[in-house]
Amino acid sequence: MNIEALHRQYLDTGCVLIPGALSADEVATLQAATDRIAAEAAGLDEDNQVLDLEEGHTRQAPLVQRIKKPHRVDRLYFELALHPAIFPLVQRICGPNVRLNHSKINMKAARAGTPLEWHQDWAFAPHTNMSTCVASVMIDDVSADNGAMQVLPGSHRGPLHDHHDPQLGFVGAVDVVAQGIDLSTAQSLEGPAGSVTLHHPMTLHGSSANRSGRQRRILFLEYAASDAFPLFYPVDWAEYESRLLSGPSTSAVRVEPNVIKLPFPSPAGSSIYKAQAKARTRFFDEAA
Ligand SMILES: O=C(O)CCC(=O)C(=O)O
Repeated sequence: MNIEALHRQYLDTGCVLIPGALSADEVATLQAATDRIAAEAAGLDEDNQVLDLEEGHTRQAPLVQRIKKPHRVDRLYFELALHPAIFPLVQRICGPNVRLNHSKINMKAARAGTPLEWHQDWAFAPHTNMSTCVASVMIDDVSADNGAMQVLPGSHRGPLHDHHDPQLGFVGAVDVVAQGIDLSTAQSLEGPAGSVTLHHPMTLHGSSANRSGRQRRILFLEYAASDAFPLFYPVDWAEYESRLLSGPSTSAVRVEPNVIKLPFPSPAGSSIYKAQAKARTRFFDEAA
């Protein structure tokens, strides 16, 4: 599919899948870099600056839940944000001037891997305008049985669903049953390693536990137009500027009238895993 067709599909459905966007060599380099970072877990008993560990992790049988901000650990991930199969489409979506907002790798270890409850990224990451999107790069082959991301096409048109619990505050999860959300048209985004998906900040998505014997690692590259100012984290200007991918430095901010509910009060901090651990209802079962 050419870039116009991909962009049209993104606008229509709130997500697109580009199978095999990365070459075999690029996939091998990405897998090796990710293995190297995750290997540190064998010396850890608890989360550190880079790694979050799954429940049940031991030094002998390491289980990594997430690599936090890999673009700070290895330049490879920052450069991948500019990949020619990804970045031109991001620019169609967000505009020519773009910042890397955030990056993370969700690891979903074999026969483990915490589920991610249904949510919309906008509930976690509101900005002054909605010119933001997320590219997901499959580091491993991804299928339904190893916890592919699922999306609800069309949900990007809204509404913004409630991600708060009346007693606990922000839990970062939508109770799809209580809120009567029809998931019958949900799609599972599957593909060989090196496939890429892009989704809209309002697209409802989630993923099950990994029931297979194969790990499922996905790199998430979060983008924002350079004039979309984050409303949920304090900005260190030099660090913020260091993530500019295209266009000039600017302190101009574009403000649009979008629905915003801040992810506060936040009983568990900003990690989606920790926020969702507080949620009182579950759609996806834990790994058996
Ligand atoms: O890892 C996944 O399957 C989904 C990740 C996600 O939506 C998130 O971390 O916000």
